[in-house]
Order: sequence, then structure tokens, then C-alpha cells
Amino acid sequence: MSATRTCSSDPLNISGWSWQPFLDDAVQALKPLNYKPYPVEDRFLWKQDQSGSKSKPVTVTTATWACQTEKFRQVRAACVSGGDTTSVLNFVINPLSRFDLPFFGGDLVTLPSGHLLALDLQPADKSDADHTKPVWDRLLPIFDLWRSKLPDGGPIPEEAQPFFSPGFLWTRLPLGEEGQQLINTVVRPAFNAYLNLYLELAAAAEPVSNQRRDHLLAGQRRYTDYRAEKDPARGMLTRFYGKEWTEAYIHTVLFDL
Ligand code: DBV
Repeated sequence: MSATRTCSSDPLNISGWSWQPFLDDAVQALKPLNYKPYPVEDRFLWKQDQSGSKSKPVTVTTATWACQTEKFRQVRAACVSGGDTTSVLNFVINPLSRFDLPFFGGDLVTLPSGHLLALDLQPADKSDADHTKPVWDRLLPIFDLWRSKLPDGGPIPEEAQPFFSPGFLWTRLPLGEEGQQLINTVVRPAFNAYLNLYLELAAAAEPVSNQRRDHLLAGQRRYTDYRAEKDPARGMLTRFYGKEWTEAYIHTVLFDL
């Protein structure tokens, strides 16, 4: 059924994909906003190829769910599923620069080496207190609650610091029963708590001046350019689908501002 999707905001269901409940939660939370599809070329809505060795081929699927709303320029989920140990939900909400809002960013990654889980409300300009303080004041109590239940994910690159908030929830969990338990009981409610806060901030946001909009847009471009340039999925996607498809996906769908 998913293979016949013709529209980015049609229901997306990848059989056996471990992050399906997270995407379902997010789509459900967005429903009251009466979202419209966001234009995505057919070749990025649903992509399937064989990967792995000749004797042990694995089917790898990458699908995109996307929409837009009155205040969100682009909401998009990049969904990757390949066998038992490759599963990704990368979910980003890009607000219109007309609204003083951060980005919502979620990176939920399962690889043979384990789970890597990142959640944040990421600033367009970390040095701008008018932009950050109203978000951080409400995010930090939520962050503290969930962080206490998860191991720390370890250091992230210095150059990435400007793009993260102090509420960056970042953990690595082992594969298997124990890790899955924490995903169900901690990571999923944390994802929904971050998303609900984000949607509350967005609901309250009022349009800003043209000058303020231009300032926010410049910050959004720095963030988007950084994410496109450093996309940690580049290697994996290139292995699966080749360079041409991957670069076009990164630059015209995932980080298209
Ligand atoms: N990351 C993306 C997109 C992905 C994706 C669009 C389509 O931005 C997946 C998929 N992230 C992905 C994969 C890996 C990571 C790692 C496959 C593993 C790479 C590998 O080990 O080969 C958070 N994601 C990471 C890392 C960080 C983040 C810090 C580890 C750094 C590294 O290994 O290079 N990504 C980063 C982040 C957000 C984000 C903070 C937003 C909350 O989306």
C-alpha cells in the first residue's frame, strides 16, 4: 500500500519498521493543524533497493512523510527501514521565519551497533535571548525529567554546539530487550513531550516584523546548510541508493531551505 503513495502527507506505513509508533504519534498530534501535503518528488516518497551481500540481500526502504501548515514551512519525516538492525526516523519541523520559533529535531537511529537517539528544539540563533529564552525556560524542566532516566550519549562535535539547545536529549542504548524497554517507556513519552511543547509554542506564536523575519531566516539558513553538509546519514544512504539520489534527497527534500 505504501508503495503506491502519491502524496507526501498520505498515511505512511512501513511494515516491520520499529519507529512506526513515533511517526503515528507525530501525525496524530499534527492533525488539528489541518496540514496540507508538502511537495515531494515521487522518487523520494518511496524508495526501495537491495543492499547487503549477494548471498544475504536485505531490502532497504526509505520513505518520506511531509506536510505544511499555517506556521510550518515544512514538516518532514525521513524513514529508513532495512532488516532488524537498520531503522531510522529523522523528523524535523521547519517553522516559517515569520514566526519566532526554533526547529523541532528528532533523530531516532537503530544500527547494528545500537540505538542513537537525539531530541531537541534547536535554535536558529543561539546568541539571541529573545529567540531562545522563552523556549529554554519551558524545555529545561522537561529535559531534566527525561534525561535522568537515560544514559548520556557522550560528546558531540564542538562545531555542532551552536545548533543545539541546553535541552538536547541525547543517548545511546544497546540493542535488545533492555534498550527497547527504555525506548517504549522513556524515549517515546519524551518525544511526545518535546513535540507537545513545540506545538504549544507554535500555537502561541505571532507574526514578527520583516526585519525580525530576515534575521531569523538567516539563522535558519545557517542551520539548514550545516545539517545538509554534515548529514550523518549521507554514507548510509549513498551505500543504499547511490550518490545522485542521495545528494538530491539531502538538498531538495531533507534540508531544502
Ligand atoms: N540524521 C539526519 C538524517 C538522517 C539521520 C536526515 C535520514 O540528519 C540519521 C537520516 N543520524 C543518522 C544516522 C546516524 C546518525 C547519527 C544514520 C549514524 C551515523 C553513523 O554512525 O554512521 C544527531 N545523529 C547522529 C549523531 C548525532 C545525531 C549527534 C552522531 C554523530 C555522528 O556519528 O556523526 N541529527 C543530529 C541531531 C539531530 C539530528 C542533533 C536533531 C535533533 O537530526
